[in-house]
Amino acid sequence: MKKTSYSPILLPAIGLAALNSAESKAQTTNGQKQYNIVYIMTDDHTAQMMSCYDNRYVSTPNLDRIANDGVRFVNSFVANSLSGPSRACMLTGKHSHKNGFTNNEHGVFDGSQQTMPKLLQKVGYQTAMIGKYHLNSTPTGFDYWKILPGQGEYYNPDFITMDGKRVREHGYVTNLITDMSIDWLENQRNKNQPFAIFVHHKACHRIWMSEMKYLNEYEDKTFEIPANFYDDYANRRAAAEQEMSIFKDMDPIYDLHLYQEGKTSPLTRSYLNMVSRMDEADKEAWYRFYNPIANKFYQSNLQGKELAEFKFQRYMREYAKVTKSVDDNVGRLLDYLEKAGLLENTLVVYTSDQGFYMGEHGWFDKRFMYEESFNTPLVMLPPKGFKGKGVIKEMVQNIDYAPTFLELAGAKIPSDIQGVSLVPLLKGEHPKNWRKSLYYHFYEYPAEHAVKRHYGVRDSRYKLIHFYNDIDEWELYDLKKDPSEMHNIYGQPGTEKITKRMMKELARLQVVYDDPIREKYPLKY
Ligand code: SGN
Ligand code: CA
Repeated sequence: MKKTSYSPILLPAIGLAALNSAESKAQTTNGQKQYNIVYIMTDDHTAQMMSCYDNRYVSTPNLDRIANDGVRFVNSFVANSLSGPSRACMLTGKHSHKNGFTNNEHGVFDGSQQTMPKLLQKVGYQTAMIGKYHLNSTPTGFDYWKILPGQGEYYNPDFITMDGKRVREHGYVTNLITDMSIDWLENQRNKNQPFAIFVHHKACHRIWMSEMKYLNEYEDKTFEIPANFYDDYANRRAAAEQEMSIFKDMDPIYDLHLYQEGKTSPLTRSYLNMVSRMDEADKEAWYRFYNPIANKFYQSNLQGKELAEFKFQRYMREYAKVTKSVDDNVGRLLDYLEKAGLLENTLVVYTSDQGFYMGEHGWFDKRFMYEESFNTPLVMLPPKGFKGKGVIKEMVQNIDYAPTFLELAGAKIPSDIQGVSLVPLLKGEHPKNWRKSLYYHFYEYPAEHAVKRHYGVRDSRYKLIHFYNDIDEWELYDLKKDPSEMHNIYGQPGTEKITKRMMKELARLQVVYDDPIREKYPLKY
């Protein structure tokens, strides 16, 4: 359901004082070079929809440019597959139970806590945050910010400015966020200071509203249906009880824009409100494009498999169109950085707040610790002189970004940060003692899409998950034999040793990261 997004400004979080206080005064570092950071994060952009990861579906030449000239992480994961939590992990370098932001629905980020942008300010950086923030409190640690309220809108979106005002900007959100970012880089920052800019796109979040010029794009393409599109969820109760199925939960009007007078769904009003933001000419062009598709759809009265596959194709097309504007805009920002001579001394990061299902298991959305949504794309263009190039296989997580940026700034990495710096990997090193497993914990339940609470551990081959709260179910996967996680082998004869090993590792990580859940559900092995 569409939720009313509330303005962060109304919340009694933290005053603007912190932004201008002594915190932002530069401190001397040990003479280390300070690299700039350009961090680009889209919303819900998954690796299957980036051609440098997967060339079945779309072409993303500009994102591929980062991967080809720089590095591409192929084992990149989040700590909690949801927007607000991922953003909080990125800003703090800590798991959700430590930064306090566990879920979108009830989360309010405590901006008075230690964050990476604040630590960067202390060593002389100028910091900026532009686009989707989604932490339900006033941004702290940024010299400049301009954010979308809540999820934001695609067309003529409102932004919240530092003086607490809500301003409506004219245009398409992905272009606007890029324009504002380039404007800050070119005209607003103090060019004598190192900088870190966080460019947070609203795209590719639901509902996928294409830029006008791309309405016709991908319309002739038939997308390959994932092999497990018709998953029956045998032996996986949480997977069976979700509400994120393309067939049963995706709304043709809201998600696929197939509106026709007389047809309604609970989300029709939200859809019409979004379209109503468009300029008149755009609105006309929009309906001119979608009306014939909608008419044909309602006439044909598709059912069952035909309906499921029709919805899948439309979903893929809409998502792909939105992605195209993201790719263009990343190209535009890269071109600016190159022209401005900034690339040599800058780390450029492109990532998403989590992965997404493109029909795998029959789904859209994210949340589960299964590969598609536990994964997040991550490509980086290291500064000149860094030897990292090509594919990086080490397991990395979004709690690692904060220590990485701090190391590049010559700042001390506080001992309570739980992530590890990726700088050695960017330098082309492969430390022998790199982490061998990852911890995950998802909390947002009961909630939209009905994905049950769970935590788990993944190593290079196995994954053990515990779904808890209103159920008590364990799942174990052999990712080598079963990469699409269709066969839960937990409790099957022959898995005792592996289960014990993974359970022990899970218990170890819960202690290392100090997750209080371990007191509620003590692990037995
Ligand atoms: C909205 C979406 C959901 C989505 C959540 C979380 N519904 O509530 O489909 O899972 O955001 O997404 S919508 O009707 O408002 O589109 S997140 O990326 O922000 O975590
Ligand atoms: Ca997201």
